[in-house]
Amino acid sequence: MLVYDSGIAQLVEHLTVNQGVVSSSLTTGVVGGYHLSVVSFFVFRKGFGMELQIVQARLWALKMPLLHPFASSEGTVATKDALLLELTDQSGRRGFGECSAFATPFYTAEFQAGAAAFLQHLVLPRVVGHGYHHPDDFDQQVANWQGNQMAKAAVNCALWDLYAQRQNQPLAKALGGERAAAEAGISLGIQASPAALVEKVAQAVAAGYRRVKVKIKPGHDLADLRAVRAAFPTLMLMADANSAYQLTDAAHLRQLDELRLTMLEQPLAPGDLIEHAALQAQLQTPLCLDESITTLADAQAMVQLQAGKVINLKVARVGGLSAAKQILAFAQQAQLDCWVGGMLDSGVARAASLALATLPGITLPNDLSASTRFYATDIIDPPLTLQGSQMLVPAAAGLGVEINWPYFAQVATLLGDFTMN
Ligand code: OSB
Ligand code: MG
Repeated sequence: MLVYDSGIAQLVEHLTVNQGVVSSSLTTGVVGGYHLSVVSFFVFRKGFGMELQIVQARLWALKMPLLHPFASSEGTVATKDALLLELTDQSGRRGFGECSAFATPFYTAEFQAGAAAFLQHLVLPRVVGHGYHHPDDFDQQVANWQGNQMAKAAVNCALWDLYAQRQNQPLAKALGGERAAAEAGISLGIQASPAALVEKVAQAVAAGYRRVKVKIKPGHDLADLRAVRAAFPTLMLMADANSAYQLTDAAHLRQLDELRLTMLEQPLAPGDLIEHAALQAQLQTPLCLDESITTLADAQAMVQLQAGKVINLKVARVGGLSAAKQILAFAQQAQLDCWVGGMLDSGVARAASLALATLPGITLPNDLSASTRFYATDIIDPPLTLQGSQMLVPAAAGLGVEINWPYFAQVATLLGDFTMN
């Protein structure tokens, strides 16, 4: 009983960190179960007494060559540009987070050089030397800075990696995930012909993927999807337009209804929630929003306006795992379907997305594919692989993946190294 208040936090931290023991020994040995479970909930939720102190931050620019150029309605990517952030805590643990902003702002407003400047000049000098009880604290710290979600996501994810490592738990568990694996899915770029696309789909299905997403744009839509549907009558098939259409294309898009697509992703411009609602009212095919959803408020407006039925939830686009968890909880209570999207991710971002995909509320297969879908070599070792139609969550604590430093050195350039003075 004497350990209450000031002593309890140190005691629980001691037990948690050093022995992996939490409430059970204390519950029976020291205090009554009910009172203690309240105390230990508080300790874990807030991390009281378990402050993470960041002592170093290193930021690299990554240039990873794709196996094949990836074409969407917004443009073609042949090399994946990204930033990798490493945060070191006071115990010498290292956490990793990826900033997925592309070289140019074709997908959302963020771009790699802008994100790097935001992190180097504004964010990282404030992160190094700072203490965090929980990764959510970082979101509070930068709440007054608008946008810049992908840059913020790098920090939030690196903190989650550290936070889970300190709890000696896989990240998926620390986030509240309940599944040991997540349903994979593949996103196929625009191909030269319907026949070429059907060949790509056949390869994907042979590799184990049970849900196939096809990029479309005007001139590369109906004929391509009809060819795939004819060859694969029962495949879980969907299309992603990356904002290539306008509401005046509604009659054209209505022809997609005959193809029984699982959904049509982001047909209209990101800000066009009202137009998406008008389009959804004319289509049987469920609409999924990607670019439109960058905040919880966007998801709330989507529901209010009935602008679609599904959210593609991307860690990068919404500003990290904390924000993604919030949006997922909202989607769940609003009965929206939700799945986890990707950004041609390296293994670091892929592992974070995989962890998110284990949460309740993820109701559909994800854009989660094997490392070798896009890259001959990944910056993690071993790479993430497909097991049947699923991706298994790594068992190790935190992100659960190791950086392949020799390969990393070939594709990374150090931009900044921040230490406490
Ligand atoms: O719209 O979902 C998208 C890749 C880059 C940018 C936008 C998108 C995509 C993809 C690929 O569709 C998803 C993946 O990484 O598997
Ligand atoms: Mg998309």
